[in-house]
Amino acid sequence: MKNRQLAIITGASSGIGLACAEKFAEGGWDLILIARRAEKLKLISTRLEKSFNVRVHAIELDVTQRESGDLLANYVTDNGLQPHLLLNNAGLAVGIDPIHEGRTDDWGRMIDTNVKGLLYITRAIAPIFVEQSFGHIINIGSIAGKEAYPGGNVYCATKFAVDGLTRAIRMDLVSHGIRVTQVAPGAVETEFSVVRFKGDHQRAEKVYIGFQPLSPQDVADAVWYCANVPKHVNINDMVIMPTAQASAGLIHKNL
Ligand code: NDP
Ligand code: 8X3
Repeated sequence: MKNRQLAIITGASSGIGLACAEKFAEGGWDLILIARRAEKLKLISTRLEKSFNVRVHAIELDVTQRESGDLLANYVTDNGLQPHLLLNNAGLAVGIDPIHEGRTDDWGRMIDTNVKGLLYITRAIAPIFVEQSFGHIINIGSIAGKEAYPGGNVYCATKFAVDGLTRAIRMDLVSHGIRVTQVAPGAVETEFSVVRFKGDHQRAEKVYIGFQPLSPQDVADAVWYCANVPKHVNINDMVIMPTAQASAGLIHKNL
């Protein structure tokens, strides 16, 4: 039997990561799912294994912890797994304060998760891809990594970092036949705004009123496309927006 393809997805317990897990499982891929909420991850894994007859490994990891990369790499090698895809999706915004009122703890969480977390996981898996001479890294960036917007300051900086890292990592790995892609969405309705507004659901819901945001499934479709083009094709960068959103800071709302 031909080996099934295997995707590692960080931030798979909700939103875009969860939708990608569902999409790839439906497409017959085995999965390694990563997030901090172990119970949620376990339920998702069991459901996907039953529904799609694929193998799903659930690993509780906090990507902000430097050792998370080693734990993941050891899990992969100890189990003789050969990953085809790393989807660096785990990420968050915390707060939307102007710079002079910003909280350094919020800044730290964003930098540690969106930049350092992506680096730790990539540093762990890229050598495995190099050894295999195949692999694909897809980073979830954002329109906030293409354009700044008021109050976006540090979140934007982290996503600009993802944009820059995606380009640089592609150069570092091109001679090994490894593909490197960024998918950069505009507004997607997920737990993102609840996290950004620190559990204030009412404030979070207002973000998506008056227009149709992207669904996590819309983004999963884009990621699926990038992962399944022929092997000689690399999608470098895909910006995907709601039709009602013309730029990071301009959403046309019917209110
Ligand atoms: P969600 O809040 O719904 O999902 C975020 C995921 O990241 C969760 O599974 C969460 O799991 C995981 N995560 C967060 N911190 C960590 C951590 N330290 N270690 C491991 N996992 C972590 O938001 P989205 O699905 O919207 O966000 C996914 C990505 O998409 C992010 O990188 C975000 O910046 C990006 N994005 C989102 C947009 C939007 O409008 N929603 C637009 C553009 C980009 P857990 O809490 O269980 O650890
Ligand atoms: C999330 C989209 O515009 O809220 O990356 O920053 S935005």
